Amino acid sequence: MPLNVKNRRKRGIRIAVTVLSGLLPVLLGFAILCMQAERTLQQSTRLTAEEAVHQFELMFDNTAEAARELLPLAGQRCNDVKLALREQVTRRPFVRSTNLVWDDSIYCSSLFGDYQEKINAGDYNQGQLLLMKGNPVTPDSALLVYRLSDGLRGALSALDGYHLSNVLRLIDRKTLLVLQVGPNWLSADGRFHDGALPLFAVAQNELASSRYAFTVAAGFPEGETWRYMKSEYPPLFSLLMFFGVVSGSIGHVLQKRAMSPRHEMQRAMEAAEFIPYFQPVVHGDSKQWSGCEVLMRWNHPKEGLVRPDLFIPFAEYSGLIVPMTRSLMQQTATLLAPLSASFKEPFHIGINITASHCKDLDLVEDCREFIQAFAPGSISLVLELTERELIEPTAMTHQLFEQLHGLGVMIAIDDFGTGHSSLGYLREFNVDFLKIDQSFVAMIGGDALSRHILDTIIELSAKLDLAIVAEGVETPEQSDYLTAHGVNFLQGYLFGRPMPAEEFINALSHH
Ligand code: G
Ligand code: G
Ligand code: MN
Repeated sequence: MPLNVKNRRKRGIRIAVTVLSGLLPVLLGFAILCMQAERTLQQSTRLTAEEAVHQFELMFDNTAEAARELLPLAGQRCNDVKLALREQVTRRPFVRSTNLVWDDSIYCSSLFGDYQEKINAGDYNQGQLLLMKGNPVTPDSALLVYRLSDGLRGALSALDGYHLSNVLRLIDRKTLLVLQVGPNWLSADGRFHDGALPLFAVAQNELASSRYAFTVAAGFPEGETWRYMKSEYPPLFSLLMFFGVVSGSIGHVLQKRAMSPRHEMQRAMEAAEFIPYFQPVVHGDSKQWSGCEVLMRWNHPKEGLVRPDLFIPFAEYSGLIVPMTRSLMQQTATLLAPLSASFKEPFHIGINITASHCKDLDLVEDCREFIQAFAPGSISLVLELTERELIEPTAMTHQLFEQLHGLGVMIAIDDFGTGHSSLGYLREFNVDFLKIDQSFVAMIGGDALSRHILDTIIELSAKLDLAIVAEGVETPEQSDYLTAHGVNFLQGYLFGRPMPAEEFINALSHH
């Protein structure tokens, strides 16, 4: 059925809409997963940083304890207290060395005993912590010094960088961690750096200790979000794909539904796919071409030429028949008007109309335009109304038919004999022609009763003073019979099938 066939021109758009409706939930879902992954990684680095701060605080507590125990000894002679310094180093797991200070000068060290070195309290972050690249004994091994002071007295306890970098490395193997003290920082490989902290590409988190003067920074390297998603989200990706397919299919189906028969016909009309075919009508006696009937065809891009029985009923039902007929009349006028001069007597042009054309007076304008396209008096426009679909005799229809007659338009009753129009009806609308249905013409040569019916119709029309067109004339026998009985006009395959305009115009010039 041609009414379901989709529109070709808009096929690209339809495919695009289908793809988009499938892609949109996938893209949206992907964006949400990205955000979720970033949140998870942020949370992870924050926890790692908290854990690192906690571990460092425990280590510094232990180191600070050593300095606290030594501070009261500051000022005493080094020889008397150096064993106490060494005891702290031995007893405490993280303490590497201890020193006593007097008036900002180290004077006693756990390693060397008597020792002299000036210190600068300003080097210590908040006077408390100093991260060093190394000391004279181990110049390439970082260490952290805790300083405690009270007036001129001071005590220092140093913590080996090895323990610090172990914490940085082992708390979470995937997270990048650094320990920052003042302007210096230590990375997980145990190296000492000064200057700005590195910026981690993903989920950077910095956390300062509330108890000691240090900060921990945590983060992930470039591309971690995608790596995380790849390892954690494959089931969700499958779900997303599933949603994409479902949503794309829904989009596809909805669009198909939107392609209703009405849409399809509307499209066909805009694409000028409804075209006129012409079937000749000849004089009963001379067999000269006296006119034609215009028959609509749907030149469908996929189905080829579609006969009107298949689409006229829907066109009537949907109301599209009115604009379709208007277009058909315009096309006919454009095609045949150039031939005006060759018509010796008014050429009959039959146009099929339906009851829906008679609801208002628009038809009058359409007919006026049609007639004006031809040379004055060169044609005779015949509107064919099928007998099966009778028109209500209302004030409006009377006005319509009056105005049509005023224009010189003639009215024919199509398929006459198949309906049940009364004689009163024929008179009421001032009918000019009866088109005898082909089923009666086919009776010629049959039994006496059939012939009798046909003869009665012919006689009736003669009495009513109506001209007759016999339809469906296929054999010379039918033609002869009809002519002998005084039928004015004949139409049928014997004289010509409905044909395209070019062929009709060509044939017309030979008749
Ligand atoms: O040529 P044929 O198979 O074309 O016509 C089939 C039926 O369609 C006929 O009953 C004819 O009256 C009808 N028909 C053909 N063209 C038109 C048209 O333009 N308008 C209307 N309303 N009916 C038409
Ligand atoms: O408008 P109407 O309902 O009269 O439509 C005429 C119909 O009759 C069209 O479908 C047309 O193709 C068809 N037709 C015209 N001439 C002949 C013919 O000689 N034989 C047959 N079988 N059909 C015909
Ligand atoms: Mn007709």
